[in-house]
Amino acid sequence: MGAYPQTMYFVGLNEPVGQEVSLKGLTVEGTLPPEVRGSFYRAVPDPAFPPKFENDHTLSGDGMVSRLSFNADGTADYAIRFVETARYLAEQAAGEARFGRYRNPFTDDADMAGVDRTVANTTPVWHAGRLLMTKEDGRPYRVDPKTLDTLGSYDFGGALKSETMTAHVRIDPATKELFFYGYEADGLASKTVSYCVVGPDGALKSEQWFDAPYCAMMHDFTISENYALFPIYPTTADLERLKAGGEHWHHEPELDSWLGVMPRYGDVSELRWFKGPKGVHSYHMMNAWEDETGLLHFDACLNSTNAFAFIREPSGIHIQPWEMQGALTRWTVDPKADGGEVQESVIGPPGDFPVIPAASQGRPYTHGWMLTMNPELQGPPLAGGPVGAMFNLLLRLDMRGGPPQALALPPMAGFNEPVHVPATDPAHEGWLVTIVDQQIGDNAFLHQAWVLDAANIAAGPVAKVTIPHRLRPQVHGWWVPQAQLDSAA
Ligand code: V55
Ligand code: FE
Repeated sequence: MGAYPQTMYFVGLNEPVGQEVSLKGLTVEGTLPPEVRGSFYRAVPDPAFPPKFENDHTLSGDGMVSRLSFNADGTADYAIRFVETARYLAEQAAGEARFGRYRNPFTDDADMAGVDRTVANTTPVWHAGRLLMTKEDGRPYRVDPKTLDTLGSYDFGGALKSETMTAHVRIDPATKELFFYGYEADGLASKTVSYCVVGPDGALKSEQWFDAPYCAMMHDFTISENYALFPIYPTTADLERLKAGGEHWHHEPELDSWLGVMPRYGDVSELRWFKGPKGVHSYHMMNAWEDETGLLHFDACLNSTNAFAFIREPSGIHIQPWEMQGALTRWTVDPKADGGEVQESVIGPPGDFPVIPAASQGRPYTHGWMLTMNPELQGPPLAGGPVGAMFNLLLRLDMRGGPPQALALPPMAGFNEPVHVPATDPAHEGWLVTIVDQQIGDNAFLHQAWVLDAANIAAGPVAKVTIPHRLRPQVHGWWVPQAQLDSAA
């Protein structure tokens, strides 16, 4: 068995850990707000075996599901386990990697043909009492929220036809419906997109398919009170390239971006396409909402190109990370118009991992949080994650135009994406929980969960839990209040 490549995707904070642990009764320092009772689930890619190809990267890592629970007695428990996907089990049986390049089954061992190769490594999604570990290239795996046991691939009780489900879903705060889509819904590099609505009881109520303008990496989408919005950015797949053993994605700077808009309970024939600028890309959207005049606003962490070097480089885009331009960017359209162009305005800083309260989903909103790089940092950032550097500044943005609030980390420290925990009093903005990684020596790290007052992040954590185990960077997380865990049990 070979060793892990000594590239940035496998060293330092990104070094594979591969251990399943369960740690109980961890000390919570400070004052834990009573509302922070429940579990913070995280998706963590961690390759169980050295990859078949040296140039492999973070997004191929086997999904681990992690749970940090805040207990009634004021302590915390931490656990992490592999999601036992068909791929994980096949590789465990062989004692080595059997699957090849990221999203290219033509590079797998021949006898793995037909084995589900998704890795469930992107977002833990909680809906209707079920916890799903998602990855945009396949169907999710359901896991037990308490034991983290893998319960198997999940297809909504046999109802789902799409071969894929996104890792970025949206839940309407009023109806509790789950909205999602899947791209490459009927096969590799296809333009077919599925659009699904799931009732508050977890039953798949509707699945429709439409064609995107081209096969794009559709990582996230949004809903508003009345519309579903599908952004298309020109990071594209090509079947011939895959057959030749190439990369799944190339970024194409000369191609247009698009925003597809349809009534969210409408028919896909009502989809209208609005053209955006060429060559831009966004992984995550903060929100979408309708104003009193009926205009539709779509707020995304937009970049001038794809943020991942392992996508840019094979595309022939050779720029340094700091040459990338980005901003929280609003695209405004008239959803009643028959297409046209988006109206673009800059509404915030560069960065990613936007967070809003679940209650603001799809509605006019007053504030949100996101991560960015501190331009005033006096020292190196923490190396890690798929981009190579961890974000080190947490921002609270006032969407009505007030000044932002910030919480900065020292050099060699980074934030993972926070989750928002609502407060009981609607006048209180609630709490954020986030894992903070700090490098404290040669290949030595301090990992802590910080609990922050969402309205006053600049004050620093009100409570902290040190996790005495090596952690890798998470992709996304999800907060599940204890009452929901109890009623699902
Ligand atoms: C992303 C993450 C993925 C993926 C595609 O962060 C895009 C963006 C963790 O897996 O497969
Ligand atoms: Fe994401």
